[in-house]
Amino acid sequence: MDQAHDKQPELNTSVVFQMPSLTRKGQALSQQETDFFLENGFLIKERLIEPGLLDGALDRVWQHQLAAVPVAPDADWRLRREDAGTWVNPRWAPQPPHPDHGYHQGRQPVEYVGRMVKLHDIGTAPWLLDLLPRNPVVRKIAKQMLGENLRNTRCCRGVYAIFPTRSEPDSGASELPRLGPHIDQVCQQLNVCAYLDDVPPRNGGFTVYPGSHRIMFGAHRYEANFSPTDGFREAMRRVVAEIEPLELVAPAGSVIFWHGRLVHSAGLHTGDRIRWALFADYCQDRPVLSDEQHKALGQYEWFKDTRLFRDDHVVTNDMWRSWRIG
Ligand SMILES: O=C(O)CCC(=O)C(=O)O
Ligand SMILES: [Fe+2]
Repeated sequence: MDQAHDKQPELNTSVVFQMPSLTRKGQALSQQETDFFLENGFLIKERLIEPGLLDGALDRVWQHQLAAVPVAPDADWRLRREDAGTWVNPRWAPQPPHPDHGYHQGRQPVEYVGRMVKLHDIGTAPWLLDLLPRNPVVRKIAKQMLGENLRNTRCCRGVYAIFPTRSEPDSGASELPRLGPHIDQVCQQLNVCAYLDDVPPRNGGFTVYPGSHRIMFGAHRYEANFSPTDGFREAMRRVVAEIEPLELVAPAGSVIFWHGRLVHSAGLHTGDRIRWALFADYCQDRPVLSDEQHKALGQYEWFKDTRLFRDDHVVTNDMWRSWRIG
């Protein structure tokens, strides 16, 4: 933290937010929804994913969770779906270091640390891609925002789970999680997050800083490529100091659309449920850098379908000039 942080916010509060219905029948995106997105940098479409697609998805995710995430060998604990008591304070095996070369450079195929599990490795499963980034209903809205020229989806980030935790004074693991406001790197235009199960208040709902996309956009050199200016840290500090974060609650099947420069965080979690969310990215179909070029720039993230644009547009006063809306 730098010295300008004399009034550092506590990062342990947010406001629970449920999306008001702004939809008009027969429209993928109403004018009110568009206006809401432009102003706030996010939009929730509740129950957008058809129940037929959603049914069974969580079963498969659970199967993968149980098969792919190792439990601490010395722990007298097993995760069981049918026993919610076992969801609290998970005891994973130590996470191996992230690979420093090769395809998986920078990130293990599955990440498990404390309350957080990231199942990146199922991000190429066709049934998961069909659920969200390739889902025509979701894609139609993405096209309404970004234009027809969307890149074909190769992968998504995968399923991110947040497990309930309780402080255990004797265990030494007493620090309760705080918000971790940030924006994502590589190339960020439009991102989506789908809830695979209901996300009630204080159960780790995706948390956003409304309007921060307008501040952070101006703290980059290029419109979509991660390219922070000298003012980036100060812009981030301002967002966190001045904007009240919103914890997004929504029923299973809801999809959150968010602008690539929106400051966000995994949500606070004092509840009992596992927050199951699927993350994916949309970009326009424009020439991109190679994997090797990403590595050379320190922006290689194999688990995201966001390659840096070869010729990104320089930031101007019109932050929507490359979008269809705005
Ligand atoms: O899991 C979440 O809610 C947030 C994840 C996130 O922001 C990220 O991985 O970049
Ligand atoms: Fe993020």
